[in-house]
Amino acid sequence: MPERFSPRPEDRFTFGLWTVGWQGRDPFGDATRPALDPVESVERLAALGAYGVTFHDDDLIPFGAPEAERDTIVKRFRAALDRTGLAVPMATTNLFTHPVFKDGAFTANDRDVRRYALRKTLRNIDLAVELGATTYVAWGGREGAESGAAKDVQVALDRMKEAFDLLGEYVTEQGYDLRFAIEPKPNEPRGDILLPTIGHALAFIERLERPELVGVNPETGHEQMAGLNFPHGIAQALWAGKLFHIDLNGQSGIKYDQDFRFGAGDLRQAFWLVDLLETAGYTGPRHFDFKPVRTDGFDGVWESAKNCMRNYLILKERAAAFRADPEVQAALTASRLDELAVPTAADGLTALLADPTAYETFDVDTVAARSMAFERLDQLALDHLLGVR
Ligand SMILES: [Mn+2]
Repeated sequence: MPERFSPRPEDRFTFGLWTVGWQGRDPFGDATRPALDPVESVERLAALGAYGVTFHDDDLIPFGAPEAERDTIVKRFRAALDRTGLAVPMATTNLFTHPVFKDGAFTANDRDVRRYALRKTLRNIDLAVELGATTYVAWGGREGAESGAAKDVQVALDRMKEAFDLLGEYVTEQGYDLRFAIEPKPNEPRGDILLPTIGHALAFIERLERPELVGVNPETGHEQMAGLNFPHGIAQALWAGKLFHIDLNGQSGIKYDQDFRFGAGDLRQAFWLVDLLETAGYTGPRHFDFKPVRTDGFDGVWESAKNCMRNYLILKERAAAFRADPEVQAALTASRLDELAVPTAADGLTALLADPTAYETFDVDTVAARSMAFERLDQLALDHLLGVR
């Protein structure tokens, strides 16, 4: 019998090769773990119950590897996927590690860099599609600036739009079943990054030639670095029909990008996030983008990968128990959640203007005195989250 919180492929948990493969190199210290063979990652993640893996081009094929070496690596990787049954639902491009991208990629001031970045991306898109990916993530970590005059933001956004329009044209011409997902982040590694939040990205997408091909890939910690409520951001992305993918991890407040395992950051936001994803009809992968702490060896790497999934499943059970609790349902009604779902003026503007109870005879003092009973509702959620109900 499987353990209570053991993941199964149908849970659709996926991991980036760069997550378990992170060697612990940070701005202040060298690697604390040796490099991990992508094939070993595939095998171990499959054994842990994951559904798939994702990769940046350079995670799989070392930057600058000759064509013959590239073919051998891809063949060996594909054999591991076939052997384990792991899927590749998403891939992405590394447009940040090599010094050539020091001022960005799609929005680098240097035009040669922008053209190279597009070619590097298009090349990996072909491989992504070959391996079955239907989502292509774009994290513009170096698209930004440290000083005011260094980047003309409006012109840079023109170049960003140009890049996504060209990418959209390419996948359309190739007939690829591939959509793009922009990953916002407010800062790090640049002082300030373009498209810093979910909201900025959603607004940008509407200006593109093919907005239907582009959505968002929000990361838990990235929104929380900006002090924002991640579940609220995800809800708006869902509302806009733009949650194409999601990066789950842990972050404690406004500080550097901590990339803890899922559940190890703001636990209350993690609870509401899982509640939302599981009730709102999100069917995409539950993708973990975290860094196993650099203090640990490979024991900690596999322990944290396993526990990203475990914590998600525990929170899924806790959220379901919350929703199924009759006292919670009564509390939701007491807090008028059912009333929020009723349109404000389904009878139209004329009827609203003609309704004296909406204004002329409206008793503001009586209505203002109604308690919303949110404290009771929130404690019920906390009791469920803490496992005491
Ligand atoms: Mn991160």
